[in-house]
Amino acid sequence: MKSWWTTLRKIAFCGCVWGMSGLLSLVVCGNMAWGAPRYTAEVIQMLPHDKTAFTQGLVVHKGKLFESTGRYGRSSVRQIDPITGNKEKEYRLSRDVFGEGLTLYRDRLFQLTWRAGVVFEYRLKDLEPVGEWPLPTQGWGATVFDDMVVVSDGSDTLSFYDPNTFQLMKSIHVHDGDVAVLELNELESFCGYILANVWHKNDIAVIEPQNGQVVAWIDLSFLEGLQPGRRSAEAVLNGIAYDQNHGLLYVTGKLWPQIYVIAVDGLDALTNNQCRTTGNKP
Ligand SMILES: [Ca+2]
Repeated sequence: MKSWWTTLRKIAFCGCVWGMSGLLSLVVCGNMAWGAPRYTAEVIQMLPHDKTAFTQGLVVHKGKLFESTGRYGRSSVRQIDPITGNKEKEYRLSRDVFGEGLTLYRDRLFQLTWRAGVVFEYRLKDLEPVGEWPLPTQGWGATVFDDMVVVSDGSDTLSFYDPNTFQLMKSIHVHDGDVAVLELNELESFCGYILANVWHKNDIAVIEPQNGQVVAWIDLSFLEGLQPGRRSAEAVLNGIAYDQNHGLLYVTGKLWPQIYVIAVDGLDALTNNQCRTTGNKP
């Protein structure tokens, strides 16, 4: 519904401007396509990844990766050594639940579920389940921003929840110019911005959380050429984790055999180098 409304608004606005000036109309309408700047990236390290892991969420904390995997009967939350790729701890979900986004708030991990209407809470140190919260939407991706758990649900909406009560605090709609960005998936906070995978796309949106504006795209289409062998059509980019202490940005995908540490110069410049993806000097 929202995308139709956006399209109608776009047509109406362009028509109005056309009436004033045909040339101006072309300029204005052209800018209404996805027009945010596109950043390129380079791989600075390749790490092993369980190629059977249907990655739905990725978090880094104190040198360990935490991952949520999906699919019925194969969903889990796990702690991983990033260098070896070995699972150090794992909690498996019941067969009727499809795991989704994962995020860390203080010493608690929150894991979304796709359609079960529940968020699972775990103790960070041993991945023991310690609570459940109702979720009124589908669960896709999660991160923490400004002391709130941010949830994507497959639309252009990001919903912000209080991590102590799971009450909805606010929501925003994500857009590039006047165009809604739908199917937002796995999320990550980055120095005042929210990074979001878009389902079945090789681009990561860089979102201004105050107004939902996409300020840039990180083009990771080159990673597809680095994936050896045949893959499932669902083996798409979906996994972002940022270690601010070490300046490392991790990305991976569903069923991908690798996790990539990538550097994005444009992203560093966007934050005036307050947050870097090329390593922070101690
Ligand atoms: Ca993440």
